[in-house]
Amino acid sequence: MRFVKTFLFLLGLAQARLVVENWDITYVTTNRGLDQPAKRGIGVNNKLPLPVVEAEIGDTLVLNVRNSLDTVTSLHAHGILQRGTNYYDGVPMANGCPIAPGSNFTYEFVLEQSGTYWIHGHASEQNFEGLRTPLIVYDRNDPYPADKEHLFAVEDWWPISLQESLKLLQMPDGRGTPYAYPPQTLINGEFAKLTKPLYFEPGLTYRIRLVSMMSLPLWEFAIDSHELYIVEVDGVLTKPKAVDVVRMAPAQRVSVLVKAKNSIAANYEYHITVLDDYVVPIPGVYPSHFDGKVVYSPDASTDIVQTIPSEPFDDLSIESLDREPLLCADRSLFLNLTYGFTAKDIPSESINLISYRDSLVPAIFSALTTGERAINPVTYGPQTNTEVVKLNEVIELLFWCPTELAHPMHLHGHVFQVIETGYVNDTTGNSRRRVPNSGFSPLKRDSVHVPQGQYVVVRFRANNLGVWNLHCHIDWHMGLGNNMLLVVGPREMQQSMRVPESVVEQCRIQDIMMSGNAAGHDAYNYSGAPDLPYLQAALPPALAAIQAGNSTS
Ligand SMILES: *[C@@H]1O[C@H](CO)[C@@H](O)[C@H](O)[C@H]1NC(C)=O
Ligand SMILES: *[C@@H]1O[C@H](CO)[C@@H](O)[C@H](O)[C@H]1NC(C)=O
Ligand SMILES: *[C@@H]1O[C@H](CO)[C@@H](O)[C@H](O)[C@H]1NC(C)=O
Ligand SMILES: *[C@@H]1O[C@H](CO)[C@@H](O)[C@H](O)[C@H]1NC(C)=O
Ligand SMILES: [Cu+2]
Repeated sequence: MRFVKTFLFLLGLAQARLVVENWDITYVTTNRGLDQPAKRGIGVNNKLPLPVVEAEIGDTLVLNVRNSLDTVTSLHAHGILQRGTNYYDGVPMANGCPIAPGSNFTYEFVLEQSGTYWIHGHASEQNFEGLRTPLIVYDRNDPYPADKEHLFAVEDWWPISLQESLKLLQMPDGRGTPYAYPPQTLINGEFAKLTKPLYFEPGLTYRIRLVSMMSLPLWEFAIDSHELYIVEVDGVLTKPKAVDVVRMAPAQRVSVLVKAKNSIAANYEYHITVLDDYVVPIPGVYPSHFDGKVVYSPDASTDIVQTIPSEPFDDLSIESLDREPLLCADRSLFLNLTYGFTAKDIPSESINLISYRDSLVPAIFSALTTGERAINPVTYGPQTNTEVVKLNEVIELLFWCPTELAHPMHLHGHVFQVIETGYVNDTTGNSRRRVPNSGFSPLKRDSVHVPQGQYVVVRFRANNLGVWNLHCHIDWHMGLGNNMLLVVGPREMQQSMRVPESVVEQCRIQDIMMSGNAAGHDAYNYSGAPDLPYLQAALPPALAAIQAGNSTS
């Protein structure tokens, strides 16, 4: 079957190729060359870091996966729209079933977008354990040609596992902290302290791709005495925007063009700074600076600049290159990104105080098998916080962050316009900023940072059929329930979407139900569905006492 498809495809598009990756997903015990104890991570073909995946626009990526773990796995190509291939988006129990231990699975999709993406584990936040790598899609007709390229993929590496850190975060008295086991930073898979030189040739234009594969902190990139021109944000081309520094939140990607100087008289420094913007400061960890050399000539001396610039990324001042104006919203969803407490006083994360739990039936199968009931969000389980969206409806999302925890929010299957920001305590006042109503083409991206105490408004046209995950990209927050689903056009999905046999097979070997509502029933019956984990916003008495300084222990 696959051979026939490939053959026809090759006939149709002479230049398109198959890019085949054979990935055996394995445990790898390593300290990754850092000053910390080794832990069991998750890599590919017994190695960490993973290989960088490179392709050209129009290529078909074939990812042959073998799961050699003793638990399920899955891969998500972050930012790839998966138009028509929703079942390869890789979110277990949303787009299909995870890949069973000991089994094989092939993801296969056409890369219709150029730009900077990444592939990462999406089962049990295996991203945190190292299962992540950049995906670069080149375009030989790129409107921003560069002479050469450099890549900075930055990630954090913790000496404890995600599950161990979640246990600490969920201690009922609120005193557990994974910060007792602080992470270190890797740049392109190596200890960030080893910053490699960037070699610049006079007069050339360089494209520098920044990929944040961080699990938690923000970071910044700057080059002394060189202007950076932002030309791509999360795979979307922008009008060139000159900046001194680029701030990156987890899951975001940015490309900048840098014009090399015409002289080799001096060398310079570049800087990668990991911020303590909203994480607990730890000396040597948050904040931390990594300086590398920009070398024009081995004989030249380095021109050191004393102050390293720092500033927030201003989404509202950047325009998309495609000239699409501000969309008019058909519907607005209020998403309160807030933590709360379970009935057992356990701290947890949520959207609108609902802490996400998987359903018993993958949402894609609920959409395909429940007929007219597929347009009712409760079909997907109240605990998944699902919204059902009409095909081509323009949806506004109001990300509301009233707490001291910031959230980089990522939507699958779409890019959204970023149109308004402000403080939650000042929605009509001076802090409110909005893009112009006309003559402006708002920045589009797939991952937006929502800082603590602030709100961000985004809009997008829901033009991609399927079940799409919307979640915070801090692995801890997602793991604790800051997560929901959007189901776009379920009735149209029923007419046009055929799930491949390989996806069905994974569910079958794991005895996962493939029809009915969230609990597998063919009626409005939720018997057997996961409990509704509504959280309470108020601090439980024990924690309130500690915070008030009244603790007796
Ligand atoms: C899975 O793929 C590996 C190659 O990575 C192959 O050796 C093995 O036979 C395959 N297993 C099955 C069950 O197809
Ligand atoms: C809103 O909160 C911010 C801190 O999050 C504070 O700096 C600011 O003064 C507050 N504004 C008003 C109007 O209360
Ligand atoms: C709901 O489903 C359960 C399990 O199949 C069944 O026992 C129960 O009778 C059903 N409830 C109703 C009201 O049909
Ligand atoms: C958002 O959730 C918080 C609980 O953390 C609650 O206090 C607040 O009232 C909610 N905001 C709105 C506007 O509903
Ligand atoms: Cu978060």
